Amino acid sequence: MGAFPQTIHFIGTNTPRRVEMAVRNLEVEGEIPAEVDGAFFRAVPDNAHAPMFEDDIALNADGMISCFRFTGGAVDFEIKYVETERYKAEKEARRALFGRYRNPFTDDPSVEGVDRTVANTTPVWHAGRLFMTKEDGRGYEINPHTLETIGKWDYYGALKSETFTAHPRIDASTGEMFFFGYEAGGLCSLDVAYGIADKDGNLKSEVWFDQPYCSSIHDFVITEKYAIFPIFPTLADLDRLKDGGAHWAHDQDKPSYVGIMPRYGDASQIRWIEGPKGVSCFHEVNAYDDGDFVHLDLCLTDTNAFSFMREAGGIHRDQQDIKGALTRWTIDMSKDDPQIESRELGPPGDLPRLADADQGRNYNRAWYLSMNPQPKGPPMLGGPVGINFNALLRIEPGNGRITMMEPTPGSALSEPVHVVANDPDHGGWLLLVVDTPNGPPGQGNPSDYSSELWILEADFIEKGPIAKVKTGLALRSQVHGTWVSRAKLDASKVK
Ligand code: V55
Ligand code: FE
Repeated sequence: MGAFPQTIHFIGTNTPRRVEMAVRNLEVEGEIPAEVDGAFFRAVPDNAHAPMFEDDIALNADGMISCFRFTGGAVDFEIKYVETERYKAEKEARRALFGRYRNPFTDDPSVEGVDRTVANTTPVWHAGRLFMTKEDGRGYEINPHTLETIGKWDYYGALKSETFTAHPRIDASTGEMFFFGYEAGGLCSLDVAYGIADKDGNLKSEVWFDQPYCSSIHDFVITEKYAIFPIFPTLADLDRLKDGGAHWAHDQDKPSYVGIMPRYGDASQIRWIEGPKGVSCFHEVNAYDDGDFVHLDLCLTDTNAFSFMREAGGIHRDQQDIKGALTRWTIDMSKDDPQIESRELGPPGDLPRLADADQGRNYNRAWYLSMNPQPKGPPMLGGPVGINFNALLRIEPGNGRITMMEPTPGSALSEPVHVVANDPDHGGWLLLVVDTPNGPPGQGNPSDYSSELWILEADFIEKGPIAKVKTGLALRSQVHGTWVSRAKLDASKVK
């Protein structure tokens, strides 16, 4: 096998680790709350082989599923590859056969027609099953006890969409999972499929509609009344793909849109509301109904935050010059021609989290990662943009109150999960992986760091961790994670 490129996609916390393993009884500093009992599943893309192209990107790495398993105060760690069709074909050949990110025209001819997804973005738990997902294909079911791959998931043959989002939304009170797939009918198609799985995990509906252009729909959001599809002008083009180019190119001159339809409605009811030009967003925080108004909270930037999506669109901007804010868009649905009212809620950032019960409802707290503008050390290299977040924020959207947790200078933070407490007056806990350089920040080898799992009081993050779980390892960057309680694990459909 050849060598890995030495680009931002392969150094720092993007350094390939490629080790499947299990470690029992990690070292714990502090006390793990008794209610932190269950599993923290994490999506950790990692290349099984050196890529076919030098300019490969972190989003193209093979899916690995990792787990911190909490049992009566003990913590075990496991990590395994998701055995996708693509992973198995390359494992057999002992080299990369799939080329550029989401461009099948760059693949080795031997794998024509083989499913390209790497299932590397989000572990999803619904109705007693665990899935690994990526928006370019269907999810893969994973055995939650062993992390072994069971196979592709299609709702017992009922699903028509060829793709399944990495960001479904679960209504905690009905137990339904709302999801979608874009490019649902094939590469660069305008087709979006919007589906609902009931609390038992059966597909109840799947409606199809066209989006105004072929954009990357990374996330969506629900309220009690609506399903909402915010879209941004990062666009696919079949001719560019046939020329061996990038799947996505950002277009600074085209508008964004919000597609909004009744959440149990049909596709004819979708309304597209035009938004500002050139903006971009990967993750919405939440949305909720307020009489006729819909509030939609998003991690908005003034251009695409990923350099490779900007560059492909001819936009040359340094990473530190990207502006943004946690932004609230409000839409008056009683109007014939509703407009988007926009206001800032908080500092720029991404990877937002909510308490499960707040999904789609008026809420008074959320957490997200940010870059402290006055950092006490240089940022840790890694993650899809090449620089990791260094601060965790807790925001109360109603009043704008913000608190911050900043770890050791130069550390990198991954997206947290929230663990609910039994006592309704207790805010629960956040769990997140923190990577800290082993040498002086910014000076040593950027791939030499230590990964720990920190446990924080969710409503008092500024106090810092109440417990640290030491892995003794340097773990590759996480994308998204999910917490599954002991009760849910015990009720899993796979034994
Ligand atoms: C994202 C991540 C992806 C992807 C597209 O974080 C967008 C955004 C890890 O893969 O394929
Ligand atoms: Fe995401």
